[in-house]
Amino acid sequence: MSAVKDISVLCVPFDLGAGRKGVRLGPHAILQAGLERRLRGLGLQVEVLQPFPVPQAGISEPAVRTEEALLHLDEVAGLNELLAQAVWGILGRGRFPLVLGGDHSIAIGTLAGIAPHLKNPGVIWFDAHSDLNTPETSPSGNIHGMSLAAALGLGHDRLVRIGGITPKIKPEHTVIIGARSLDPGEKERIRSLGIRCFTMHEIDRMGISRVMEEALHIAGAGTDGIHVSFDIDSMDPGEAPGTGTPVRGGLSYREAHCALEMLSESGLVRSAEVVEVNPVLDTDNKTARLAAELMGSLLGQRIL
Ligand code: B3U
Ligand code: MN
Ligand code: MN
Repeated sequence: MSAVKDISVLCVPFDLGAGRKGVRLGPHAILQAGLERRLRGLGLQVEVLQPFPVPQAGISEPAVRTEEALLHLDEVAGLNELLAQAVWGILGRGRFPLVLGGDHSIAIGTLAGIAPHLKNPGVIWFDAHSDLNTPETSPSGNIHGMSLAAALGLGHDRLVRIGGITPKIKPEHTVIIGARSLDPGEKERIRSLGIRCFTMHEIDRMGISRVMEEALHIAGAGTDGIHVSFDIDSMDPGEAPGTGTPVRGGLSYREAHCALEMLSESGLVRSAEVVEVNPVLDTDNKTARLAAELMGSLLGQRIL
């Protein structure tokens, strides 16, 4: 991807948006897996920013589900306000933000930081889930299952308003890839909003390259660039065991690399995040190493 030269890696060791703890250790594990060296080896200029102060459980500990069915709302909202500013600043310096999570609730802040720069961003959301719950439809109260909805302007007011601009993204330029575990309210929302959701069934039938061609068109045509939000649980648990809500039947190793290589070749990607890597549940740092490799493919690594 010729446009990408200068990368700012932003670590967000935060896990209060998820039910299972441990993804706060994800950024460290991904760095430990050699991400920086890998990216420098691609000729990229890389800075690894110090993690900013991340709120830990406090105000609502022990986690209580409020009447609005949101766990750790204060901490998630506070973290995402800070993250939005940090991402906004990176883009303002003409650099590419690569955000290492953390749980998927941090996508709210990433997209809030992108929105003032890219007036009309496209989003490609790799995930076993769709993260389209709102407090009314969430089965768990975990905000990482609500982040795509919040970016689209749906859900709790405090999440929707983060960063000031709402909505951050449009359904017609949003694509979900790898879905295989959707709640009833999410299925309804995908239909009513007209979001293109490539389930694993469709990937099986169409093949990943046709899926990506369509995805690039939806997220890339008529937008100011693409944000890639990569939930590591989009991968098959055989490849990525270190994640809190694994679901069988996910993306294969090559399908994921091929998808990210195609994104890289498009030259349209402006920002990315990789989330839900949980070293506590991992074996031998396998999942973090995969995350580092996948980001390599997204940022220009080629076989030949
Ligand atoms: N859809 C469920 C489960 C879930 C969402 N995201 C993850 N798990 N990682 C929920 O709680 O919203
Ligand atoms: Mn997710
Ligand atoms: Mn997921």
